[in-house]
Amino acid sequence: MELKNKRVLVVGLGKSGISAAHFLQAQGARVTVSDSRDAVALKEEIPALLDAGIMVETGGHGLLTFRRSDLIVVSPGVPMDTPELKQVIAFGLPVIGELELASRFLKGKVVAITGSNGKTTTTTLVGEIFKAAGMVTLVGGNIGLPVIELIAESSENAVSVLEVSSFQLETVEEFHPWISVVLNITPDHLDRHGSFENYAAAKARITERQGAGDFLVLNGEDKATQMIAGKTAAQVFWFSGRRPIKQGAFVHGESVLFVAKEGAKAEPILPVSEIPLKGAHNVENVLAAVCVARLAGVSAEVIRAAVRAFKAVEHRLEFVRQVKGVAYYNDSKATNVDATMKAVASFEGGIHLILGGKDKDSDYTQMAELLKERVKVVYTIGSAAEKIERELRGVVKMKAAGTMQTAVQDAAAAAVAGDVVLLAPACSSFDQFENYGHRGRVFRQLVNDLQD
Ligand code: UMA
Repeated sequence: MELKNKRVLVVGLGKSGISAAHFLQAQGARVTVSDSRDAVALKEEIPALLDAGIMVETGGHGLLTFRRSDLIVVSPGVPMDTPELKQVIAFGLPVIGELELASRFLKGKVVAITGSNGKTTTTTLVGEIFKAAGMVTLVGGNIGLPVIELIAESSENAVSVLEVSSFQLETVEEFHPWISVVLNITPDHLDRHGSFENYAAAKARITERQGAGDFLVLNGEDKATQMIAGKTAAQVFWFSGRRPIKQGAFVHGESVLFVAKEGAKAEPILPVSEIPLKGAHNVENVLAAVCVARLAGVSAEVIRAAVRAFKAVEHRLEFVRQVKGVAYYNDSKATNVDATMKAVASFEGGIHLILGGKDKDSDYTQMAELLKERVKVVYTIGSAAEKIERELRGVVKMKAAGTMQTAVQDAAAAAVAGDVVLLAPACSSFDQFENYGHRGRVFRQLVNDLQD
């Protein structure tokens, strides 16, 4: 891809936009960045960009800025129906995302992992297994490190393990993973994609460029991912936590097994009891990682040792502390209804659940049965609180806490020894926090401040 002297516009000045802008500038492009936030909000970011000779447009997107570009690179958080983007697409200007730009320059093989939930845990675990096997491994993507940041370190013998989101996959063209994984597809980001079908279609694009020499790993228990098997040219492998399958990884009795080829003998990888993560959903994440690792040629011994040594990723059902016999768990990454249900299902009962944040057109009534069974009290926070209260009224005891601080205090006051206080909010965080990481850290701090 020739970028020299090209006029390139980068839309969005978050992590992806900043990485893209500096990379493009270094490639000799004439770069402008445009962000809807005003200059005051971006005062930390702007000086370094100007110093590098990058032009900056703040406080909204100017149609002329878009029209004057040869190429537009969009950040994942910028919707494709933004009016200025729609116009330039109609004019035929090339518009790609940060993932697509990066993948045109990234050397070596790519393992790409998507799904509504479990992406970060699986990506991190695959990275750990590969490193344990002595492979040259890079880890990045939606996990928090733009893929562009991996380019400089990449080499022909490296493998990049990438967490990829539906937002990033919406704008791929030549992105071509060697192994791709779709962990599950459950309703999320419906406010952005408009419908579940559009969301699932964006996820399916992970395999669009894959061929017969590539692999696609799918969840045998998830309907929406099963559909993708019919749309790929790659070799399909499955994983299942419930039943033996013909080709892939599964749980049978007390063991995780792998079958390399239909009809071949199942190979034991590790006992389920050695998986150090809570919840059935994490067993699925391990199965997906086992499948990827075996396809990449890693031995069962190395996989077993790496899984045993694996620690829960920050903000994913992360144990924070025990206070007066009450266990506190931070699952701030549970940003949709399905993730919250998986977190709740990981505990037998006695749960004090903190729910709320920014709504994403979610249907909270889906949780009713499970909450009724396992949750003692729901504490609502953030702008989605009223909707949650309305949809779960009569199902479970609810307390309008408003803020995280009040929620933690109220839950700590009500919980008795043996109970669990769980932050698994089913919403995004942007109404009260910078992101889910910030929300999780605030929760952790509040819990750490509780008196013993
Ligand atoms: N902006 C505009 N115009 C708009 C909308 C936004 O200019 O119409 C600007 C905002 O003012 C802001 C910037 O765009 O300055 C933000 O861009 P961004 O939202 O793409 O944020 P980044 O910091 O680049 O982070 C992105 C991913 N964010 C999203 O997809 C929303 C991060 O995933 C990812 O870690 C990072 O790139 C590196 O790859 C976060 C996420 O929430 C964790 N992902 C979703 C999820 O996991 O569910 C998909």
